[in-house]
Amino acid sequence: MELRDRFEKLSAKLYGRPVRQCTEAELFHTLLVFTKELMADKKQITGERKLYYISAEFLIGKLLSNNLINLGVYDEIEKVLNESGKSIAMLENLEPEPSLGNGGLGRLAACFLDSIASLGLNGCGVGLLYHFGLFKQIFNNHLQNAVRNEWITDQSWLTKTDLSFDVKFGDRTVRSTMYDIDVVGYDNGIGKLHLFDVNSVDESLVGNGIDFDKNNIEKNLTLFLYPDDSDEAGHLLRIYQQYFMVSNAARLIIKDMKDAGHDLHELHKYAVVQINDTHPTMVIPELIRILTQEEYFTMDDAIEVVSKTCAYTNHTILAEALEKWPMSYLEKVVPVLVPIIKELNNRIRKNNPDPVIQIIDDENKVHMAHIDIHYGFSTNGVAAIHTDILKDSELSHFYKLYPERFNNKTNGITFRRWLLSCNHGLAKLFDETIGTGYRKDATELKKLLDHKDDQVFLDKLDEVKKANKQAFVDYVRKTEGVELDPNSVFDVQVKRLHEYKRQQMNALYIIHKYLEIKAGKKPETPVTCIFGAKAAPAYVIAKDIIHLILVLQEIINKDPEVSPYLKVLMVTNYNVSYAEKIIPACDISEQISLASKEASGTSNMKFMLNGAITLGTDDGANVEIHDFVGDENIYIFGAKSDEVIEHYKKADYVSRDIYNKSKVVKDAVDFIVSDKALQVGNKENLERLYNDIINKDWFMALLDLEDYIAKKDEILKDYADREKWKRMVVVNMANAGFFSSDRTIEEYNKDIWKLK
Ligand code: KOT
Repeated sequence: MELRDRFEKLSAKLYGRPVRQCTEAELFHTLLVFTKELMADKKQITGERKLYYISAEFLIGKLLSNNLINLGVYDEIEKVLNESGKSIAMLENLEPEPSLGNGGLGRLAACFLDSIASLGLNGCGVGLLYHFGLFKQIFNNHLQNAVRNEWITDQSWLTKTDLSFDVKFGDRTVRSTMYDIDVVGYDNGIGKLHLFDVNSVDESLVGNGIDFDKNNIEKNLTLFLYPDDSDEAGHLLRIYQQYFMVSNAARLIIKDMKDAGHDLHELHKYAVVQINDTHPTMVIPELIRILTQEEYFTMDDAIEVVSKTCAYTNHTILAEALEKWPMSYLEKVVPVLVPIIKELNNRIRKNNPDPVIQIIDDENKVHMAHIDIHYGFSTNGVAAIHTDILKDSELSHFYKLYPERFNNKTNGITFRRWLLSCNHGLAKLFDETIGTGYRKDATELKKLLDHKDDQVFLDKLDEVKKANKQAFVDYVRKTEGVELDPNSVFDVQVKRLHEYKRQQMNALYIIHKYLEIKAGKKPETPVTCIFGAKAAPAYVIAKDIIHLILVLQEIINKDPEVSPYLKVLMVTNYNVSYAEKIIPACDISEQISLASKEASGTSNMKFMLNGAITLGTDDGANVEIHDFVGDENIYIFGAKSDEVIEHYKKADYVSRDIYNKSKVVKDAVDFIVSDKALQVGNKENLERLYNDIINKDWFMALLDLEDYIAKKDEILKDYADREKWKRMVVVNMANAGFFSSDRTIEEYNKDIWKLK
């Protein structure tokens, strides 16, 4: 039967009406059921050896369009809907975005699931089913407010399974249930994302905001992703969550192995566990515990087989993100793991007493990453420079012990979502220009270089960008009530809010521009500075930076003297769906982290693929993008990572010196507490930020500010040279192929997982 007839038949069955007479809600449901039926026709990916990718976050985004694309029926369905005056985009508006992640780490896990299934590899994701996930952001009085984010409805992609386990904590036992989300491979079979929920969960524990009783573990365990951990109860809850996740994962692995008839002594032959940052680290002692206590393994045998099964990915060198749990917390939450962790520690200490490599330190804190490195067979960083920093400084003592365990896997993104799904215009132009081979082999994008001087192609490229900018302008008018100029340069910084990512430096540039315009220096090309970022609710300065940006938005956009040249927008509740709208519309990709601090970054790759030019520091994957496109096609500024690392070592960075020496810097910083700013914003927030910048500036925004201003002025000036710009865009898109997550996953598989 033709697809159209099947679809009509289904709408008749479900609603007794032809497609053209269905409401949008009815059609959405019909399409959901229809897509699930097509998915059921696909084969499940299997294999002798299986990967378990355990992660506290899977930022998967909406699934409808993506699943249709990966099933190869998007265009056909779109045609059927169009003929009835409907569109997939329209129906997709009705789909809630799963709220299962925070930023790059979670989105990477989602891209990896897509690539694993698309390459036909036998792997699954294992995580938690957060009912409210990461909070939903709203703005009131130029301040971020966090409210609960409901995303689970009865019309969702979740399937309840009958798999259920008891999880025993020190002070209570809870029961879990596993829910599955199917992951459709592109032109391939189906993989799985397994999400565990606690049966006793109680959503009514949460009121309007995101506050709840942190001690009621039975009811709160799977309510939120990364609940506010600014106090002890918050820390304990995170440990409860982590153990719940890995205990279920370990049970699942053991069950799979037994069902397949494998000898657990050969666990490492049939299973490989990828530990996504340290949140799932307790899977190591938990597997050892199960093998010794329930499967009669000797401790030696259990440690050996588990160590040969587990691999660890590090995603950050920020000290505050490296998890160290006080032993007393573990004694309370997971007393069964404590003797195992002590045994693991003793074995290291006996051989090598060097304090920097111990699992348990002198303060009786447990260093989770150290468990992973000592008792896993692989440790990888996520971009070349990041892995080098791990080897040379952050983890150098471990690298000396186990050089063969360290490896780099530069991150990647799935081109299905970040090109085919979010930028139909560009994908179509690529199809016409170089054929469709790039859809399976992203390196074929290189062929675009043959069209670098092809005027017809370059003009079409420009048309695509214009249309995407217009679509974004229309969306923002509707949702934010802000009017943007589609003819201005769209300069975009979208990512978690963190001082090391330096949104505050971007804000200082905006102030500088504003002051220039006020003084009569009008820029050649108008620019729109777009931000999207959530700040962790307990991260005070991050929320102050949001406040500053919203205050600037108010002052600048309402000033008729300035707004024709400069506008500011901080979008509300930035998430994957918003990213899919912003990225195709972007001209300048802001990747301005303090060198050495951004492990990789992945939006830099998405922007490059969608025809934006990078303005960035020599950090994370920017370094590799720079290598690919060459000096002429990227704008790099600021201190290098060696210099930054030196400053930290010598503790010789004094932001106030820079502030005192440079008038440009001083004027911009002073504006934060000027009468103008204080008329709109709050004294408390603005003064705190001002004081932090001149007295501390831990991530050295002032160090790079002048260089940043100069580079940004240069890139804005170059934008006016349209022909030069278009050629830069082509070079960037043509070189994006390396950053496909298919390449990344092939490398993980070749070097670490060895599936198939
Ligand atoms: C958060 C908490 C603890 C440990 C690590 C994190 C973390 C790291 N969250 N996101 N990251 C980012 O991971 C991305 C994927 O590898 C990187 O591209 C990015 O640079 C990290 O900041």
